[in-house]
Parts: sequence; C-alpha cells; structure tokens
Amino acid sequence: MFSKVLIANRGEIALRVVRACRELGIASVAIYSEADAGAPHVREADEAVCVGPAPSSESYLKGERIIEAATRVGAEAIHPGYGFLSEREWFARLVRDAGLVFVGPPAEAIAAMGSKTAARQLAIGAGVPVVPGTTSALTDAAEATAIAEEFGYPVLLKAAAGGGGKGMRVVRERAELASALDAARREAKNAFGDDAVYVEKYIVGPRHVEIQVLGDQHGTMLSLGERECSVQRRHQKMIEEAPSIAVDAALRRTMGDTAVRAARAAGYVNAGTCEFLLDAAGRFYFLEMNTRLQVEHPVTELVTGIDIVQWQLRIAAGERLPFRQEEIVPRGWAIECRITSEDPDNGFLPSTGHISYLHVPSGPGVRWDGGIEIGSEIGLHYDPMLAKLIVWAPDRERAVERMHRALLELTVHGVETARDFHLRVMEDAEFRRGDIEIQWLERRLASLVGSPPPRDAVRIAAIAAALVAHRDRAGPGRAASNGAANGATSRAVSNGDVVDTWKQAARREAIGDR
Ligand code: MV4
Repeated sequence: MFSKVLIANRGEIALRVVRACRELGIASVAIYSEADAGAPHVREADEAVCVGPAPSSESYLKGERIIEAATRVGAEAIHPGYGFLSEREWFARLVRDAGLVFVGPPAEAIAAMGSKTAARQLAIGAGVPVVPGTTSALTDAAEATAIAEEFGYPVLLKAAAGGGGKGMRVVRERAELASALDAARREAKNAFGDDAVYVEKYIVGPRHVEIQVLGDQHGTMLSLGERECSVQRRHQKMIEEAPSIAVDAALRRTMGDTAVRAARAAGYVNAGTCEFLLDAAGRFYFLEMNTRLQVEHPVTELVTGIDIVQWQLRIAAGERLPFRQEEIVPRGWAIECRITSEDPDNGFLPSTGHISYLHVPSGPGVRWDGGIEIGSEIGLHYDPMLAKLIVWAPDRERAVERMHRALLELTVHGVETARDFHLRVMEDAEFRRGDIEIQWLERRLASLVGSPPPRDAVRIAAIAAALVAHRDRAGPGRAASNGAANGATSRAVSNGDVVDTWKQAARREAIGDR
C-alpha cells in the first residue's frame, strides 16, 4: 500500500479521500488555493501544499504544479477526486510519466470514453445496446434528414465531443432539422472547439440509471449495481438513490453485465460509471461512461457495504478485488441530497456569504459528507455544492422519511441553500411513489420552489424570535411550549421557512448552543 497520497481536489471530496487514506494508514497531502488556506480539507489532511491563487485555472487545474508538489512531498500517488483534473487524459499521462500512480483509470481508458461517438462505437463493438443513431459525424442536413426519416421523429442532435448535455438539440419535425443542425454545430464548436454532431432517436420520458463498476488490475471487473439519478435540473443532479425502483434483480444483472462489458472494452481499471437511459418499457441504452469517482458514490457504498474510495486506493496499489459478483446484492435503500448554496426560490441563483451557523444532522442511518464549517466563506470561485446528506434505511419509504427528518435537523445560516427544496421533494406525492424520470424536476419545479418571503415577514419573524428567546430565558417549565414549538417547526416547512429558521436560532441561543 502507498505510504503517502496527494489529493488533487478540495471540499467534501477531498475530505472523503482524506478519511479513506486515514483508515488505510496512508498519509494524505491536501492541495489548496489561496482562497482555501483555512478550509477543512487543508486542516484535516496530514500535510498541505498551496498551489496558487483562488481561480481553479491558476490552482486546482495546474496539473504540472500539482505533480511537482506530489514529487516534492514524497507522495507515491495522486487521487484526483471528481471534476477538475479527474477526466483529463493528459493529466493521467503526466502523473504516470512522473513515476507516480494516478488513482483512477489508465489514460487510454479516459481517452477511449472521452469522445461520445468513439464510446458509442466501442459499446456497439462490445454488444452493448445504444440508442439507434449514427456513430460518425453528420456531413450535412440532407444526410441528417435521411437518417431522421429512417428512425422517425423526434430525433436528438448531439455533439461528438460533448457530454453533459451541451450541444444537444431535440428535433420534432423535418422542417426544424437544418436550423437545429446549424445551432448544434455552433454550440458544439463554442463549447468543445469541435463542431462534429451526430444524430440519435430521441427517447421520450426515460429515467437516468447508471451502473457503478469497479475493476482491478488483474482482470476482475464487478458491477456494484445501479443508481437512480433522474432528479436533475439542467444536467445537474440534485437527488440520487440506490437501488432504483425501476430495476429488479433480473434487470440489475443484465445492466450490470452490460456495464462490465463496456468497461472491459475500454480497458478500464478502477472505479467508473456507465450511464444509461431506461425507458418505461424496461429497455436500456448506454449513453456514456464517466471515468472517475462520482459525487453520488455514497449511495452505492451504503447499499453494498463496499467502500469505493478505499478500493480505488487498494486497486491503484495493485490489490485484487476479493468479491464475487453473486455476493454483491443491494441491501436496503440509500438517498442522497446535494446541499448546494443555491437559492431554489430565485431560479437556483448561486448564493455567497459566510457560514455563520451550521448544525449538521446525525442519528440513525445518517451520513454527512461535507466540506464546510462555521466560518467558511462561500464565494463564486468553485462549485456551489457545500455537502451531501445521505441516508440509509431498510426500504425506500423509510429512507424518504429519514431524509425528511435529517433535513429538518439541518440548519445552515449565512447562505441560501437547497435544504427547503429537498424537504418539499421528500413531501411530494410523485417522488414518494418513485414516479420520476429525467424531465420530472423541471416539470414539477413550480410546485417545489417557494417565493421569497416579503421583507415585513422577515422583520416580524425576527421580532417574534427575540420574544421567544426572551420568554424561554425567563425560567423553567418551558417543556410544554417547546413541544408545541417543535410541532410548528415541521409545519412551517411546507409554508416557507423564515419563522422556522429564526425559532431554531432563538431556541439554540436560549440554551447557549452557538
Ligand atoms: C438522450 C436523451 C434522450 N434520447 N439521448 C443528456 C446528457 C447526455 N449525457 C445525454 N443526455 C440525454 N441523451 C437520447 N437519444 C436524453 C438525455 C437527457 C438526459 C440524460 C441523462 C440525465 C439527464 C438528462 C436530461 C435531459 C436529457
């Protein structure tokens, strides 16, 4: 096993990797930008190296500087986390060329899955079902029209270099095709510097179901089962769960075998994820492979009992996976809510500020993978995801109830967060039935977001909170009224949250809990 690993990331995922290292007896080295000098990941790691100014392009994305730092401190491996340099083929190559181990797939596997058309071709070659469509770039509108007529409308134009939904255009009829092709080309050129666009049959109303795979350097490749990731907005996932309500044991085995075949075809090693669309009839189609650890890996960890990050490190160090596929059976249900500093009531506008108060949920079946603490400055330099709240319970219904309870325990002051939005989702009848697909959130958004409270209501709430605090300070015998206030706390959630938050703050102040 390695004795020292450098973590080329920040926030919650850097802390997650620090924890895995510590459990394996590996010394961890954090990197940080000037803006992150006081960040929890820097304090919690065994060592830390400043790699540049606040903008990621001058710090967390400076591959050569990071490799140089790793060499200087005597690290043997680099864990890239997700985002930043995690899926840059050139970085994986540079790490290897420096005589270090990249904790992730080989550079060649990143490259093989990097181009969406190449990945499609690779999948087809491996007998993996893909959406009907072309595998090479379109030459002109006439060719696109001929292909679209063959599959029937609607069709979807996609950027070959794409992924993540950029450069995509739905075309509902022939008349729209030529202009949509121009638009998709322009967008692809701008986003990826490559205007190659191909066409697929547009799948209507599918779920986004992905399969976690884990492969060692000795030829074992395992599926850790699926995650349901349909609750997303503009290609940003908000809630993920494992397993998926739409996947039974037979489908799990078929999709798992399929993902393993795709990964093998790419020469894949370490943790990766195959993304699929799953339609209402139970047909599934490979979309792309994410060649990194994903944000939502904890839900798979909780239902399989397998520590994915520890295994990433053990695999990178040459260990063999000791599991057999038949042993990997999901147990219970896990749900993750991404706690972002975005204001759902204002179009998910990123919110900045200073975390002045933080109360983190705990208790049975609750996991908090966070990257913030009281005093953290939330700016605009980095991703707005502050933390992930993850719960486990024996079944889906109880997992939803547990998530609702855990969200009620969560208090973040200083920035707006998605907390109340998540509470409303947990209360939503369709979500509770598992009646979700990739368009669900956008369709349902109006009933899941509130409107900002009127200024006067905020002032009145502040005065009320001060009065409550004063009354509670008056002396003993408050148990009954506190009980009543607790009832009001959960009711307040559905009506908007201002009073609720102030009451909680006032009560905490009254009992000296700051
Ligand atoms: C599709 C599709 C429907 N039909 N392909 C979005 C990003 C990229 N990974 C592929 N995406 C889609 N491809 C066909 N032929 C719908 C989507 C899609 C989507 C996929 C997964 C998760 C969320 C999504 C949101 C909108 C569209």
